[in-house]
Amino acid sequence: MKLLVLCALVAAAAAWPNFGMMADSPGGASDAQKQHDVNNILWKIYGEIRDPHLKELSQTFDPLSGHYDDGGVSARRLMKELNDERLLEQKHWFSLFNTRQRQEALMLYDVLEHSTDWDTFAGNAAFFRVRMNEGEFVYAIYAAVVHSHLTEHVVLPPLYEVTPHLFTNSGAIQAAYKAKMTQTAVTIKSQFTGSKSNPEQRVAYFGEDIGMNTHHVTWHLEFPFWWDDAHEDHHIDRKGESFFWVHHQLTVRFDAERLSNYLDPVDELHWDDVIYEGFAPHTMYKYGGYFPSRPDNVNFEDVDGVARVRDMLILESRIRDAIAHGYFTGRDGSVISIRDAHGIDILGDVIESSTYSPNPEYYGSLHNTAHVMLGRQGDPHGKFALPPGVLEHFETATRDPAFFRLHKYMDNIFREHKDSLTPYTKEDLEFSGVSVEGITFSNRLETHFEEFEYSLVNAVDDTTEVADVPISAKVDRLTHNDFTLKIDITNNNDHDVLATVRIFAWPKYDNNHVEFSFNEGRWNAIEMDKFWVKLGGGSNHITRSSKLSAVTVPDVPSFHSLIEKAEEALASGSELHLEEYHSSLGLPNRFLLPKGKTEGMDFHVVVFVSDGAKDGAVAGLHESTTFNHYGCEDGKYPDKQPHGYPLDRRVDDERIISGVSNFFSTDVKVFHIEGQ
Ligand SMILES: [Cu+2]
Repeated sequence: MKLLVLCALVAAAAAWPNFGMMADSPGGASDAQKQHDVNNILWKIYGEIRDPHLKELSQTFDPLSGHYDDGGVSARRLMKELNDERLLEQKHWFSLFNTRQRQEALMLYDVLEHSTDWDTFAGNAAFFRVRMNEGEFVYAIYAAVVHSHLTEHVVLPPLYEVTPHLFTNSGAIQAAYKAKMTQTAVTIKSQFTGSKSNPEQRVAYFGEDIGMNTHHVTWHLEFPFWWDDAHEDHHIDRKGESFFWVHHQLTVRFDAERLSNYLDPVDELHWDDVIYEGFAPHTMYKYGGYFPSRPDNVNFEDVDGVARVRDMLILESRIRDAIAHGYFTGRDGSVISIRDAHGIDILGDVIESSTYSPNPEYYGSLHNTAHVMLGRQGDPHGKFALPPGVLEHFETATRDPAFFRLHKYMDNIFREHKDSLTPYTKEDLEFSGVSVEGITFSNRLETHFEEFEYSLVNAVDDTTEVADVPISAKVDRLTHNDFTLKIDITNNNDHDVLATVRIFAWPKYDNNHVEFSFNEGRWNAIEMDKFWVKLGGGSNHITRSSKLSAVTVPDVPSFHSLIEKAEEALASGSELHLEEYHSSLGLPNRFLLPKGKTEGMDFHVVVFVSDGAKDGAVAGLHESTTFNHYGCEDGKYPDKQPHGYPLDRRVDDERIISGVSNFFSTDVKVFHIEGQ
């Protein structure tokens, strides 16, 4: 698992004695060399390898002669599949939800993950790039770079510049082909999908945001449902709970965006109800034609070879029974209690389902099957031989507003569980001697749309003989002005204390300007930040920049700049400094604030300061300004409290929580500036 700065400093220092030193990057190659090779193996993925060294490796490397920590088992297995001509052809779509295609991609992932030196890793990458399906190949490379120890300091190029088809609309892609054919440089202004007669288009900027989609893909790469401890070197801590939380946050953020666009929050989708909203993706595969559409007001149909609608209802009722009972039943009939703080983790494993699910034969895999069911509603019986729907790729899933309805449905199941737990008591919540006196924002909070340009050169076909012409897409994307939050905290203890600062915000009013109750608001709370500090005796004035938010990451550098940086470092023998981007796990920082309104959108902001000595699962958290919101070295999550604490449980009496001195709340307006 990749790390952010803090975990890297704390843990990697022990693991790699010469951490950061170029010559000692594990596997016999420098970070710059690895970055260079990863860049070049992903460059123009649908054409020939351009880098002469990698090209040669693709012809000369023998996977069976590499160095592995599994005795070469994975390499022999994949080579047998290749030689038996069982692997998916090139120039064909790939979907991770297709079982056979996923297995093939993971066979390559295994080969790379078990490679013990860089020559073996890069050799395999080059060899299989020219022999395997491009989609499977890209997935395997991304997963391997995320998880392999050899590539801890490699920054993956932005996926929207590697496989642009999955991130932009077909109009832009066709314009890109035309530009290539006519050798004319072009910048294509890309519009959001839909029309003015579709109110959903008002929030298309959220579901179609390339950074948000990258966040979604990255989360699923870091916390894969296929991750099997039996074959990997570590267990991923609280994976099921993280699955709940990352999707819960997408759900509540989408609802906040809807409110600022005068739309109601989404209703859940249900198997025995009509799917009211259709969707026309206007998006195409590189190979496989257009993504299928779905008209308005269709009933869910059984999908041949996937599931029947009634199977989904049965799975749902088994899971909801377990929530009502407070326990799941394991494969061997054992009772697995979930009525405690960590029950959510098991519930998440079950719903997704991941290999951590205690009984997938019985509880099924609600989430993954639901994605395929919904994705196929345009051609449920395969009559028209359409390729998979947008819901069947993490890159494209959120383009369809039904994604959020589907996730609202699952979120409500999670809520049913969370609501079955006893509310926190005053004693649970108190932090003796510590009180939050006030919070202030350094400036007015403002959002606006900015133009962003990214390259489409990797979308089009070309040959080595014809030079590239610059082809790029320009999109509008939401962003905000930076701000600093000042928090005044008094520590009346006669000693320093470690504190965890948790900041949330929720829309104050619904679409009819009715104020949300505390209990409703807290379930819709957007997590804004979480960090650890040491509080001295007396008054403490903490400042926290919006740029440091633990739930966000900076924009990944463009593919082109990654190529330039690696080449410069190689040519000059200097170190490559890309630390800021080592983990791209988090929402784009641009998305920290939900869109405001011209006249100001009211948010309720809450700050909760809890005992850091009790909460911290990793030492030294307060010594850094950043920590990885989703995980840490060997997958350990740094916070012992559940995600969303203390707003994760129902609040029957608001006075309990607002009565503790370490809790503080205020209102703030977010303004949207038009036409900037
Ligand atoms: Cu997801």
